[in-house]
Amino acid sequence: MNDRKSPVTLKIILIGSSGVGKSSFMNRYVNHRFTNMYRATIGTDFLSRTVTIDEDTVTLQIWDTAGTERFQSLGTPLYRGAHCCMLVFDVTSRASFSALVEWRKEFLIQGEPQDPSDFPFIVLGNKTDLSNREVSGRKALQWCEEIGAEYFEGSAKDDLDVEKPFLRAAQSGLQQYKKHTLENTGHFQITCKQPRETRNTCEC
Ligand SMILES: Nc1nc2c(ncn2[C@@H]2O[C@H](COP(=O)(O)OP(=O)(O)OP(=O)(O)O)[C@@H](O)[C@H]2O)c(=O)[nH]1
Ligand SMILES: [Mg+2]
Repeated sequence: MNDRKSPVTLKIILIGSSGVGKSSFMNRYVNHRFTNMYRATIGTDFLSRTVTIDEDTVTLQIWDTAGTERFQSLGTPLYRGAHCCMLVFDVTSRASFSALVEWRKEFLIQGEPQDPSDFPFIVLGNKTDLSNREVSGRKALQWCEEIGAEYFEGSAKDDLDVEKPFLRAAQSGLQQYKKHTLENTGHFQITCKQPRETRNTCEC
């Protein structure tokens, strides 16, 4: 079987408090658009974008969730099967940063990733275009080091550093996919004699 023919879809989930800019960041990345108008997300939705990572073409299925508490019961089925989780906060809101501890905890409980200690989290500080900053990059980085996450910041409004966090999410998500999904199917364990790192693209 040639695995190159079956495209990989990665589920990337965006969580964080209401108003931090999850929908805006996703829309900027996928549709290259931004609006100042705030319309709270109700329920959940996803947008897709295809990217190439080394020789792998993957489709990112980016799930945008509602930050308002009354929709959080949707978490259980929604978080399952994610390959990477982006924890989004607003750099001008200390509260939105502090809330990430709970968001992450909730994700790990409800999403039940196969190996929680190894699950990739990306922390994303949005709204760097604003001057009234309450969370420094240093502080965010420090927390990321504690929990083993990667840190990115940018602005959906000014289209600043929007690509990088998604590209990283795609890379980390693909690693998760290769590690868990392929091993679970057993296909490559049985048929492929190539080293583990290159199995996903083998011709055997
Ligand atoms: N200045 C600035 N405003 C932003 C930025 N990103 C989003 N906003 C604004 O922040 C508000 C909230 O943005 P949303 O993207 O709707 O926030 P959300 O996290 O999806 O909110 P919920 O759907 O309620 O969870 C909107 O008015 C956006 O225009 C940014 O980078 N800079
Ligand atoms: Mg939203």
